[in-house]
Amino acid sequence: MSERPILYTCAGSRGLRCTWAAEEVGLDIDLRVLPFPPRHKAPEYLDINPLGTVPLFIDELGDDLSPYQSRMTESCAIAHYIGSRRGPSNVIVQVGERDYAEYLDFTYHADATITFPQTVYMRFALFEKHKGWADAGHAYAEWFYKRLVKVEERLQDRDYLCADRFTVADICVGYALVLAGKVGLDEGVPETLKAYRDRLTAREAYQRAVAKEEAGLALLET
Ligand SMILES: N[C@@H](CCC(=O)N[C@@H](CS)C(=O)NCC(=O)O)C(=O)O
Repeated sequence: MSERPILYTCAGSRGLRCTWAAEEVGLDIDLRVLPFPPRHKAPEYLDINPLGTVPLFIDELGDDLSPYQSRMTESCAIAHYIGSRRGPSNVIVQVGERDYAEYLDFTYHADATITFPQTVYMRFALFEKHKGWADAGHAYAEWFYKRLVKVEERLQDRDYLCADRFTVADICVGYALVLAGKVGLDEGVPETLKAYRDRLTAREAYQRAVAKEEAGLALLET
């Protein structure tokens, strides 16, 4: 039974939520960085994850008599799992704590509602713009901006989304804001959310996570 969970990811992808969560709680993971997109550049990955998406998190559990493997492919669920992998942790809001409902809500909101229009924008306006779909991509960019309203309202009188402290909900939503900066979607991001992003990305755990992913990418390129 392996003590170290395995994380397959691509540098800077949604898997950064998971690499970051691992750094926040000091969980040692076996980070396996793939070229992007893996379905074309590392097709053997499809044997491990037929979806072809990253992240994929594999954890060997149980004991010698009844070992089993858990496999997860949703970045926000993995970030939560990592945050609680070794027991109660400050980056998780526990059942019964104030803001537990909001913690769950923002953690799911991050990918299902915020990152979703970002990825449609990236596909149509950046990756496949030569196909004549750039306008559709830019329409999704507008949709993305409108969907920031809930986070913006929440942070009007708070530094972090839930429970008066930094949690996995901030990792999940924060990644969407980091992605916005990288793919040319900052124009419609309110200044307050840019300041929130600066607070998050100043964290040492975030910087270690980015450095580890980039080191993995550099190894691929040599
Ligand atoms: N909802 C999933 C989405 C996973 C996903 O679509 N990941 C992208 C990278 S950010 C990917 O693997 N794209 C390549 C592909 O689908 O071939 C999550 O949050 O992890």
